[in-house]
Amino acid sequence: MNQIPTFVEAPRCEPLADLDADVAIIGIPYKSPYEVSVPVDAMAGTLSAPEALRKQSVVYAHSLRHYDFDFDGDLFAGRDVRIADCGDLVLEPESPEKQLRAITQAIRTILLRGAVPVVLGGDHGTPIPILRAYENHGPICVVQIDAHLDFRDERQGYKDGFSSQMRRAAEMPWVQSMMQIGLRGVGSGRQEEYEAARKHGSVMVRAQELHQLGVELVLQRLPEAEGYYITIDSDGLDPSIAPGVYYPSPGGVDYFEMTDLVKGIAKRGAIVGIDFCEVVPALDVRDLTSIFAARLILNFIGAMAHSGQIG
Ligand SMILES: [Mn+2]
Repeated sequence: MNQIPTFVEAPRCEPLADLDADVAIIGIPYKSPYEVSVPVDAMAGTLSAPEALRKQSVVYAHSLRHYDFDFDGDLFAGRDVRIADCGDLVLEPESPEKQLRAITQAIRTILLRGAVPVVLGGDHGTPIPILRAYENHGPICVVQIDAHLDFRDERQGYKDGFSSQMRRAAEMPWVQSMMQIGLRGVGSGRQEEYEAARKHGSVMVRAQELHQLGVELVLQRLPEAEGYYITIDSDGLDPSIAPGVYYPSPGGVDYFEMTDLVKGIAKRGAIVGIDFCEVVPALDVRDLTSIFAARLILNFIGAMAHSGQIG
C-alpha cells in the first residue's frame, strides 16, 4: 500500500497512458552516477525529494481555492485546473542508460497526452532525459534557475549528469534558446564553461543583477519563444527559502522573484514543462525547502492558469 499522499491530494493517474489532466505531477528520483562526496548519504540525498514534497504539499490541499494574496484572488484564476499525480517513475538502479531512456519515454507519454509535465526531481541531471522528449515538441526556450552554470562537457567521463545539463540542452536542435538566472558565487563554472555558454548565446543573469534590476527588466532579456521549459535547481533559490540543498549559496532568487519570473514567462508563451530538482530532505530545516517548493509549484500552475494556458 502506498501511504504517501499525492501532490496536494490530487487524483492519482495510473497507468501513464491513461493520463487525462492539464498538469501531470511525476516524481523522477534520478541520480547522476558521479562519485561525489556530499554532506549526506548519497542515497538519502535527492532521491527522497518527491516523497518529501508530496507530504508537505498537503498543507495547501484544502485551501487551494481560498483568497490568495500572492495572486490577488484565486490561485487558479477561477478556472477548473486538472492536476493528476502520476507517482514516481521506477528506475532500474543498475543501468543509467536504461534510466535515461525510461525518463524520456515517460515525458513523451505525458506530452502526447496533452499535459504539462511538472517533475519532482531527482538531482539536476534529471532535465537531460526530460528535454530529449521535446524533440517533436519544439522549438523551446529553456530557462534555468541555478547558482551554477552546469555547462561542463563531462565529469568523470559521464556526460549526462548534474554538471552538464545546460551543455546537453544547448546541443539539442529543438532547444532554440536558453536563459540562466541566479548565477553566483565561486564554483559556478570554469572560465571555459562560461565562454562556451556565452558563445552559445545563453542569456546569463547573475543573481545580483536580478536583485538590482528586478524581475521585469530581467524578463526583457527573455528570448522570444512559443514554449518555455523551466528547470530549477533548488540551490538557485536563496537558502532562506531553500536551505535543504547540498551547497547553499547566499544571495539567491527569493520567493517573489521566483514567482514573478514564472508569471512573467507565462505571459510571454506557453510553459511546456517544469522540473524542480536538488531538494535534499535530509539537510532540510523544518521541511522549509519542501514546503516552499510545493508552494512554488502551485504558483507555477497558477501562473499557467492566469495566462489562460490551462483550465
Ligand atoms: Mn544545477
